[in-house]
Amino acid sequence: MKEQLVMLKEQALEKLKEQSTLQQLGDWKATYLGKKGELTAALRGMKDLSAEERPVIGAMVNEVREALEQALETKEEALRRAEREKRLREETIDVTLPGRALPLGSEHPLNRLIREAEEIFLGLGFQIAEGPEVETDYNNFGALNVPKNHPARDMQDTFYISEDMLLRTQTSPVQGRVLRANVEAAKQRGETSPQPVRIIAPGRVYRRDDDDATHSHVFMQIEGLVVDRNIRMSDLKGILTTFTQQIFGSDVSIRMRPSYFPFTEPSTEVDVTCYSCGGEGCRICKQTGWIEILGAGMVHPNVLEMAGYDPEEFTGFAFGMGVERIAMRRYGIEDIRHFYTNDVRLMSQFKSRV
Ligand code: 2U9
Repeated sequence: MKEQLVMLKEQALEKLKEQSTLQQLGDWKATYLGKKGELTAALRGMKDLSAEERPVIGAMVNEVREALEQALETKEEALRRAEREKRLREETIDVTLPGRALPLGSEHPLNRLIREAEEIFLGLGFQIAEGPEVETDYNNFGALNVPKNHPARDMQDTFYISEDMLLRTQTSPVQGRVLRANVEAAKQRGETSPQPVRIIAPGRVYRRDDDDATHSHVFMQIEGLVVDRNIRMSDLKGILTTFTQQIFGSDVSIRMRPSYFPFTEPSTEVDVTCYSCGGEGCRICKQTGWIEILGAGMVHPNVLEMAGYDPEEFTGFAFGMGVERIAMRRYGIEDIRHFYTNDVRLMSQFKSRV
């Protein structure tokens, strides 16, 4: 029996060396240590032993069992470690490999120009105001001193939804709303004067035009409004000079020509030095050296009065620009319709700066 046990132990340990997976270790354990295993069989044979032999053999069986269990544990640990190391080796990431480029969209050139303008005006202390595209006739025209018989009010030029609802033809109603809200807020607080304003209103506007290379029935505007005490035309010129130099470059200058708008008096059209020829005269500026980019003026006292600002206490300036016209010149886009047909061959040229 003793020899048998010694052999069993040696054979088991020999076999253990050959096992190379955890699965095989399980089988080995069943063969030698399991309920139907060889050691259990040896234990069963003990009943045939004499009373003297039994404790000796019993102790030996236990010793063999412990030795086998110990060997199994050591082997199991070694196998686990080896498997883990193999997995880690296989899963190693080569961090020096170049990344796979994800297809990225690009910012629409109109949005990009608006965002840049917003950043400039925010830096100058302006706030950004927004409002509805469907407006009342009063907000779009009446409150802006546009008389009932003005050609702009014609059905030919404006999309009317009903007698007194329309698609806004400019973003000015947004500024009108801000002025009236300020007057209302001052009243609520029991203050005698409303707060000054310094806002820009970027957004979509509509005109009843036949679309062609330079006309679109829907386009973007950025308008600005400053109302405070002692606001003068020189403040307007300063703000517009700073803005145009930040958008077009620090070497451009502006000039103001007299013009007429119902909502401003005096009114002016503003030109910048041609950014194509630098003022020399070329095809783009039609040999004048100047390019018209916006309209502006001192807010008409009637407009202030209608909104509830006392024109004796407050003065202000306003300006407006068409975003497409500036974007077309800046990016050399020759047909305004490109902005709205969203041809990826055009749009993908405006990859955002990430
Ligand atoms: C209020 C008072 C006055 C907004 C202004 C212009 C001059 C202007 C045009 C530029 C090209 C429209 O897109 S365009 O066709 N706009 O010339 N807009 S002053 O004046 C305001 C606005 C709000 C309360």
